[in-house]
Amino acid sequence: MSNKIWIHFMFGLVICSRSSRKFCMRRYVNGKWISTGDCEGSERVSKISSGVKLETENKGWTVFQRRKYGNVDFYRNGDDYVKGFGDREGDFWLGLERMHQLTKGGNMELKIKMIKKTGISWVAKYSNFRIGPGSGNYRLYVSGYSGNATDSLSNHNSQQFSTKDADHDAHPSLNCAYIYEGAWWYSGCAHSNLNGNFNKTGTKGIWWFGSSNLLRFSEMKIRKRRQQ
Ligand SMILES: [Ca+2]
Repeated sequence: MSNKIWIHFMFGLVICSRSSRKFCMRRYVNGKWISTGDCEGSERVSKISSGVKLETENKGWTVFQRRKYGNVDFYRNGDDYVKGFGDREGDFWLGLERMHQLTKGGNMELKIKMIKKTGISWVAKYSNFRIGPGSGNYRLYVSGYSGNATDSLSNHNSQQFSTKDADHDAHPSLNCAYIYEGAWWYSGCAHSNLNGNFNKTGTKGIWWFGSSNLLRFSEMKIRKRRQQ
């Protein structure tokens, strides 16, 4: 970026960015980034936290789901999933209505980063991602998979979002959200369950491509699709 000045000091690295509207400074000290001002792609930050590293990794992306610490309950009712909940620097769900507003114009891509409990890292990308309106229970529209994780979301394409109190899944007799202790675009029922129970194993846990692939981390994020 032409408006950035890189200055090296013995104690770390300072980046200054100045425009007519913004000022941002980031220092790298003792293995952590310290941000001050209005840094691009982030909220105003003037503190040291583990969230700062995530913030720099996610520049240009809007994260809408993260499971990392396991300190936020994800087994919630539909109202919470519509409005969102949790800690934006930790575990959270952005909210279905916000996700609909962000994606309704189209041309959005999705990236899912996962770390299995065995330590293996997986990435699943989708070149098309959109969430339908609340009047249709926030249907998922997804296609264009690439990555090393195996496609476990396309099976949920065109499904409505279900929670334990709002069964909109395709299974005629089961409430999949109850059975899988999560909230998802369940079909009848699931090939992935990223909003499952952080502390459980089996089908009620957090998993991708089958419940034997339990995860200790997941992050779902979107951005405007880059032109080819
Ligand atoms: Ca059902």
